[in-house]
Amino acid sequence: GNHFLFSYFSFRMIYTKPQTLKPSQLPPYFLLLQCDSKENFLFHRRSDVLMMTPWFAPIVWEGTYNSEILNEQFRRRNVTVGLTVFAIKKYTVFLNKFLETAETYFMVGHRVNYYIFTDRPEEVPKVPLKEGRNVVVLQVQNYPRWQEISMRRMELINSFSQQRFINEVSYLVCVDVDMRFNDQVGVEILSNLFGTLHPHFYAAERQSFTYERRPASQAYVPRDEGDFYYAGGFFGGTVMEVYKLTKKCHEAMMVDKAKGIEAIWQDESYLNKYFVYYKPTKILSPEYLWDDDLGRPEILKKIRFLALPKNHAAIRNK
Ligand code: 2GW
Ligand code: MN
Repeated sequence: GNHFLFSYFSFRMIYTKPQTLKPSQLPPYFLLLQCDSKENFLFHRRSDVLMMTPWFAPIVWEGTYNSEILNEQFRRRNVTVGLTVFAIKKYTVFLNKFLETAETYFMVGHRVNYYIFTDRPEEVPKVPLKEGRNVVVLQVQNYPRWQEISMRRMELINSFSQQRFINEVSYLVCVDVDMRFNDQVGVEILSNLFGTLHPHFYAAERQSFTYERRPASQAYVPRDEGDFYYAGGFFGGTVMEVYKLTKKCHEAMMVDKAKGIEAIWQDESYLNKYFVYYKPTKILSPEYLWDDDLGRPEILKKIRFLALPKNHAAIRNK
C-alpha cells in the first residue's frame, strides 16, 4: 500500500548535477555509465576570475553558485541575519534609500533584523517591511571627529554582539550606510567570517595595497604580507566571529590611540590587518561593494551594492 512511500525527509531538490571532471578526463569505466548531458560540467564555473583562495575560501562571483540550493539550505535552518548600519549626524539622510533597496534585494525570503545605530532616532524613516523583517533602532552617542565615528563602529558592534545580537541572529553583516542595494545580496555571502574585495584594489599588486605601513601602528602590515585589500564597508560572519574581529580591531585602535597614532584608513586598516592573520572563510567579489566612478568592467555580471555619490561639503564637513 501507500505507506511504503512514506518519506521521513519529505523534500525534493531538482537541478543539474554538479560534475567532478571535464568530460575529456573521464576514465573509461565512467564513460560507459554516462547518459546525462555533459554540457554543465563543473556546474556554474567562471574561468575569468579567481574562485577559491589558497586557504580554500570561496570568492563569490555571479555565475559560481546556485542560489536555489543555498536558499533552501538556509531556510531549512530558519536563519536570521542582522544587518548593522550606522547613521550618525547628517548620515541619517542615507537611511531611506538604504532600507528601501535592502527590502528589495537583501536576503529576500529570509529573516532579517536591521540594527540602526544613530544619535538621531527621530530621523529614522518608517520604511514598510516585509514579513519576518524588523528595524531595531539603537541610540548611541555622537563623536565630534568623523574618524572616531567610523572607528567606534568596531567597539559598538562588539559590545552589542555580546549583549544582544548573540541572542537574536545567527549572522551579522556590517556595512556602510552611504550605499544602495542594486541587485540580489543573499545567503551566498554567509560564512563564519567574510570580507569584501575593495573595488579599487581587487586586481592590484600587494605593494600597492593601502595597508598601514608605519611599523609603530598596530595595523602595520609588512610589504611582503597580505592577500587582498578588503573594504571597510562590508564584512561579517557568525556573531561569534564578528565579536572576535571587532574586539581585536577595537583593542588595536586603543593601543594606537594611547600612543597618538591613528591608522591611515581608520577601521579599514585594522580590518585588513586582522584578515592577514585570521583568514576569512569566504570572500565577496567587488560586485558586493562597487563604485560607479570605476565604470562597469566586463567581469562584473551584477552590481549588488553601490556607493552613493556624497556631497562632501554638505554631508561630511570633513
Ligand atoms: C564620515 C566621514 C566624514 C564625515 C562624516 C562621516 C560619518 C560617517 C558621519 O557623519 N556619520 C556616520 O554615520 N558615518 C558612518 O561611518 C556611516 O555609517 C558611514 O557609512 C561610515 C563610514 O564613513 P563614510 O562612508 O563617509 O566613509 P567612506 O565611504 O570613505 O568609507 C570607507 O573608509 C572608512 C574609514 O575612513 C571606513 O573604513 C568605511 O567602512 C569605508 O567604506
Ligand atoms: Mn562609505
